[in-house]
Formats: sequence, C-alpha cells, structure tokens
Amino acid sequence: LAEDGSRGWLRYAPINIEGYSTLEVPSTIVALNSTKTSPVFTAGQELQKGINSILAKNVKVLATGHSNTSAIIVGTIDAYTAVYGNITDTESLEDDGFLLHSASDKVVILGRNERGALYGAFEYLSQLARNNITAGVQVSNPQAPIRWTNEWDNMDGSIERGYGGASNYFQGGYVVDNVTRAAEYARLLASVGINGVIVNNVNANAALLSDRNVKGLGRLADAMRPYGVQLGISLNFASPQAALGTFDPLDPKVDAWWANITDQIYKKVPDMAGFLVKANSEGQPGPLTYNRTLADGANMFARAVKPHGGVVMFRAFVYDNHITYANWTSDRANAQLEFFQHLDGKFDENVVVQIKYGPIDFQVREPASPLFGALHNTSTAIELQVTPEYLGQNCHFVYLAPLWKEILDFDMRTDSRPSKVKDIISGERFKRPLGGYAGVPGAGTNTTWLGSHMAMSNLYAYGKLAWDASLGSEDILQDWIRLTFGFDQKVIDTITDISMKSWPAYENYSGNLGVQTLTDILYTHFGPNPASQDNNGWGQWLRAGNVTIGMDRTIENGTGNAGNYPPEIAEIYNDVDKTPDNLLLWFHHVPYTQRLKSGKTVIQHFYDAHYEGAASAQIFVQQWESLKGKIDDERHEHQLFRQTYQAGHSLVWRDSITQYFYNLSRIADESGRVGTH
Ligand code: GCW
Repeated sequence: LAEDGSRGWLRYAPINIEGYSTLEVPSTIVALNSTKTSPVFTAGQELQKGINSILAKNVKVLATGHSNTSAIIVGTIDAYTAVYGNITDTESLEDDGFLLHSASDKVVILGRNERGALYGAFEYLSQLARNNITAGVQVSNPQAPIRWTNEWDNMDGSIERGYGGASNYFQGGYVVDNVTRAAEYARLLASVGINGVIVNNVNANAALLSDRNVKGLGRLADAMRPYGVQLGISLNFASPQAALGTFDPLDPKVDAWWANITDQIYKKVPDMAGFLVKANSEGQPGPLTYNRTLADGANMFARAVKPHGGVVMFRAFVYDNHITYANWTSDRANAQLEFFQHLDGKFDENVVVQIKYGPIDFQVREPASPLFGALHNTSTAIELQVTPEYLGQNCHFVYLAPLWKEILDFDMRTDSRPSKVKDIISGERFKRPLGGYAGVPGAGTNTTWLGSHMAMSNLYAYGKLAWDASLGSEDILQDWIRLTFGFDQKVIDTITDISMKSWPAYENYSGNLGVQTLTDILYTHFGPNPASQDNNGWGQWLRAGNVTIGMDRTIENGTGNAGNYPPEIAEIYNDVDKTPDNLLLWFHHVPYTQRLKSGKTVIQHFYDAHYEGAASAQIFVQQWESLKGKIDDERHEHQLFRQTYQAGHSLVWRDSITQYFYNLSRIADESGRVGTH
C-alpha cells in the first residue's frame, strides 16, 4: 500500500503491538464548539478520525452531553463551565494553552480559547498513537504568542529555497482555486502548536494586493481557520509606488494608502495575523530610500494593522551586499546592530523585530545574533530555517533541533543576568508583550511536503520547540519517529542515531571551526565552493590566505563584532584562547598551524573533520539499509536514495575542501590523506 506522505506524523497508524492494553477510550466525544468551522469542531472530528484509525473504534461526536456519561469532552473552559459547572486546575491556563485530563471513563480537554482545546485534542491523539497516555491532569501553555511559519512562496508558483515542489498557495500570479493543501498543511501545523502562516515570500510582490488576490487570501484564511491557524502576508515596501509615485513612510498619502488596503484585506480576512516585512535588504525597497529609519517604516504598517489587532514582523536581516573586501574592518555580521540598536524603543508596541538565529545567514554554525541581547525595549522573534538552504537542501539529511537548541539555550548575560535567547524572544527577560518564533519550512506540493520524509522531523521539532524550547531534541525526535515509523526498537534506535549524528557530520564535511558552510555562496548555496566566499560584496568571508584564515572580529584588531555582545560574552569571543574551537574562525584570524583546545592544528582539524564527517555519511547508508522490511518499502527506498546521494556527495565535499586548503596552505595531512601527490 502506498504510504500517503501528506499525512506526515498524523498517520494515526493502527496500534498493533504485543502487550498493548486496549484502552478504555470512551465511546462518545462531546465537542462544545461554537460553530461548524471552529477549532473545537475540528477537534471533535479529529478525535473521531484518530480513535477510529488508531483503535479501530467508532466514536460518536455530540454537541453536548451529561456529566455522568463516559465521554471525551473538548471545548473552552467557558463552554465547559456553562454546561458542567466549575472545574479545577484551569486557573493557570493561558491563551492557546490546554488542560488534558485523561481517565479511563472520561477525558477532559479544555482550552482557554478554542485553539487551545484543539491543541489539547492533538496532544491526546499523539499520546494515544504513541501508546503513552499520561494519566491525570496535564496543563501546557506555550512559551510565546507568536509561533508562525514563513512560507517563501512566490506568486508564479515557485518557492524560494523550497525543495518540496511548487507552491500550495499560488499559481500563475494568483492564489490557487483549490485550497485543500492549504487546509491539510494547517492541520499538520496546528498539531504541533503553530498558529500563523505567512503565505508569500518575504521578497514580496505588490500584485498580491490586487482585488482578485485579496479575495484569494480570504479563501486561504477560510481553509486554515478551522485549525486555528491565522493567515499573514509579506509586503513589498514599494507597493504604493504605482498609484502614488512614492512610498515614503512619512508621507500621509502613503500612510492612508496602507490603511485603506489593510482595511480591504481585513474585510476578507477578519482575523489576519499581520504583516511580515523585508525592507532595505538584498535589493528590496525600504524606508532608507527616503532617509527614514527602519522604525519609521515598521510603524507605518503597525498603524495600519493596529485597529484590527494585527502585528508587524519586521525583519532584522538588513545589510549592505556591496561591502568592501579590502577593508579589514568591514563586517556584514555587524549590520544588524548598526541598523537596529539605536532604534530600540522606537518601534510601536505591535511591532516585533524578527532576527535570524545568527548574525549572517543560516550557516551550519553561527554564534547567536548579538541583536537578541541588544534590544531591551523592543519585542523580538527568532527566525529559524527549517528548509535546509545551506545544509544540503534535503538531498542531505540534517536534524536541526540540536542546532536550534544551542542558539535558544545560549545565555547572552545581558547586564550580567541570565538572558537565554529563548527567554528573550518569549518576552520574559525584557518584559515584552510580544515575541516568538518564525520558521521557514519551504513546504510545497510534494506529497512529503518538504521533499523528504526524514526532513519532516525538522518541521515537527520546530513546532515543538516554538511551544516549549526546554524540550530535548532527542525526546522530540523519538516521539516523531514513533508517530511516523512505528514502535520497532531498532527503527527508533537507528533513526535516532543517524539524526543525532547528522548535524555534526554535516558540519565536519562542510565548514567546521565556525568558518561557515563553505558552500557555493553566489548562486546555489549547494555543494562545496569555498573559493566563492572571499573577494565579493556579500560579506560571507573566510579571509583564507596561504598562511592564515578566519574573520578577525576582535575589538582591538578586527571588525569589533565580538564587542557587540554583552561584556561577559564579549570577553570570551574577543579572546582567541577563550573562544570555543567550534567558533574559532568566526571570531579570529589565525595561522593554519594555530593549536586548538583539542591539541590539533587548524589545518589538521580540517583534514580530520572532513574525513570523519564523510565517513559518518557512509555509515548512515548501512544503518538505513538495515531497516529494510522494518518500515514500508516506499519510504525506505525514498530515504535510501537520499542517504546514498549524501554519502557520495560528502566525499565530494571532503575532497574539495581538504584539497582547497592544502592548495592554499601547502601543509600536508599528518595522516597522509591529503597533499601527498
Ligand atoms: O539567505 C538568503 C537566501 C534568500 C532569502 C534571504 C532572506 C528570501 O538565500 O533566498 O530570500 O536570505 O532571508 O531574505
């Protein structure tokens, strides 16, 4: 039977394992929904479908029921108390949070709002599908209000940096007619707590705002609403240009133009989440054209959405892509602070500055962006790339949760106080009203959504971490494996092992020691091309010469970037002896013969790491092969093809990078693998 990849982790596979105790799941669901398209209605349907599929049990869905019937009751706290009277343990429930109380004769699933109730239903189904029902009362609240995806879908139907087919939302310049995929995707996202989707690329097209497309956005939002997923859009800053001949954010005509179009959109999408804006970056228009600040630009949109309760996600990915290589102190990594620090406190309350996890661009290893520690009077969100643009584009498999967790758990030590990135973006550290997560999945029309079954662990993990960043990467992964591939211990162990080794392996055979990914930087961002990184205006430099390598980001001799961090962190990164090996070349320009803390030289580390990383990729193939017959053939073959490709391509990586640095340094490998002929 063909595996329907579009179900992702929501397979609701029949539980058929030895020793499984048939749960006394009640035979009735009481869904206290407000309307037929509400998230609680969805919850009722989803519970019915899931229980039927997992336990082969037919369950009725009713709109109300007596307190003494054995039932699964799902709804908001208010709806519940109206029917059944007060219930304890709900005081701590926040927006989108849920209470789940499982007992054999009665299951109560409550949300502060309807969306929360749906999340509780998905959690219950996940526990059922994993044969791991937690008895008693559980209360779960999200750590941050904004848990969105940013889809980079173009209106011509392509997806920027997407590896899973064409757009689910657009075709030929317009919103698609058939919104089935939009609904199915919203379902997947809701099951891991995602509550908003920006449907179009940050490199945005003003044609999105035509009447026909605004109507289309209404259809997309209607398709997503039953899952509690709100639609948002990216805007092209220069959209008013055609009508007004200007897009100056301080021109009242421009302001009025945005207020009007925003009102039009809210007529079709009354619950629109808000706008996402990429301005003055990589050729996109923005307020700097008119000598206005980025805050002037952001606040113009904030005023337009404010009456409707919307928010503006304003990207911090602003930099000049024509910087001078000859200048030792030029540094793209400084751009975010240069553009944003002086604007702290100048953004309206409904603006969130959205910051990529590192100061450059989704590299295999970056330090956390110092901007997280520098904005104290501005709400912030982290931008994570689920689509592995620089990490093998789903032809290689890299489980990304460990990378994200390193950043989220990083302590900025602002004012010498605990200041973990996850607590900054949740709004907790600086007492901000908003904040959260923006993930870029690149989901398309491919039945696997992302172009690879295994890559779905990244989408799953993104949602889980956006809900609760304290969860462990491996725990998240193993839940996903059980939901996706079943309970076979060998399957669980093998996929866990491959996944947990996948980031270190990729880092080893691509760019290690914090030198960046070493991929082709100018066009594809795929495959090795270290020579492409230096000597151009993009600023993703290695500064690799014959004797030395690395960016000098020290305060005294370099670009000063280490000094962008709060003092306790600056002191570490500014000091070549204190900087961890894995970020050495990010912060320091050193000889190839520099000794690492490991005792190896930089160049020898390059050789060894590349051989180790590529060797791991060969083993992944054997490990995956050993699962034949333990998972369905279709998914087994699909992934085997990718692992085999990765194994071969990792050798290409290994040989090109080691040879490149041998050619530059002329220092031979101590183990005789490189530079001997
Ligand atoms: O890394 C770059 C990508 C671009 C992307 C840009 C951004 C959407 O290569 O494709 O454009 O980042 O994040 O704006």
